[in-house]
Amino acid sequence: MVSSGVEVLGTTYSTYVNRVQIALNLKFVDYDYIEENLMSSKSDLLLKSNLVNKKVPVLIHDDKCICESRIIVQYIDETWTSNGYSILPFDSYDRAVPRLWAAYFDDKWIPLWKEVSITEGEAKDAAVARAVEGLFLLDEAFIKISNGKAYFGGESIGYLDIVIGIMVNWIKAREIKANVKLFDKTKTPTLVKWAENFTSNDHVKDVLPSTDKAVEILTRISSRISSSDI
Ligand code: GSH
Repeated sequence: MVSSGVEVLGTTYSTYVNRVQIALNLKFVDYDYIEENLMSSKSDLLLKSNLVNKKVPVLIHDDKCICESRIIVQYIDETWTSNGYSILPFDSYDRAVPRLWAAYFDDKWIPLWKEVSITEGEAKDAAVARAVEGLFLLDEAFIKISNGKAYFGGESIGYLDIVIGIMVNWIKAREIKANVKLFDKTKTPTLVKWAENFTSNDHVKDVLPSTDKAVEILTRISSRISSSDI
């Protein structure tokens, strides 16, 4: 078998791994996927390729290891340019804006989502309110950044679409499991429409688990570990 020279170390149902898979799909890059079993023991390949935190995803390209999903997505964008598809825009300011919102999403919003999944009663209500407020901010950002187009990236999927979009079906699954409303057509109408566009995109739809599957997984793991680990 001829190797593609590109390998992704991943684990099934990892949103971070999905970011890398979507970016590679957009660039039409063939890759070999290597499944890691994080529940048993990490492979020697993973241990030596991610010295910082031994987590997936890791992209191995011509024997170079690239770690951290957001860094990998940028690496993919800068490395495979021949099909003319840009994940991040060319202009420095236009690149800075989605990077800032991506940091907001990972560092500020994901912890709120985790809080929704691990709190009860008044604490849960407060967490839901903060999470919805966060989505409202993203809705406003979408209106500014997308210029009336379908995606944060404009006509086509860009960096911020990938970073946030991998969570859409997990957010919907959390709504069902926790009996809460996070995506709200009245409060965040453009974000709700964007979520539909993103999850039905051909480069994305086979990568993400369906909402039903995500509910099943949250149910299965909730008895074992905190579902905030997704
Ligand atoms: N910030 C990292 C990224 O964006 O790539 C997070 C990656 C991450 O948390 N990966 C999880 C993992 O490898 C799987 S979803 N967990 C194993 C561990 O924590 O040891």
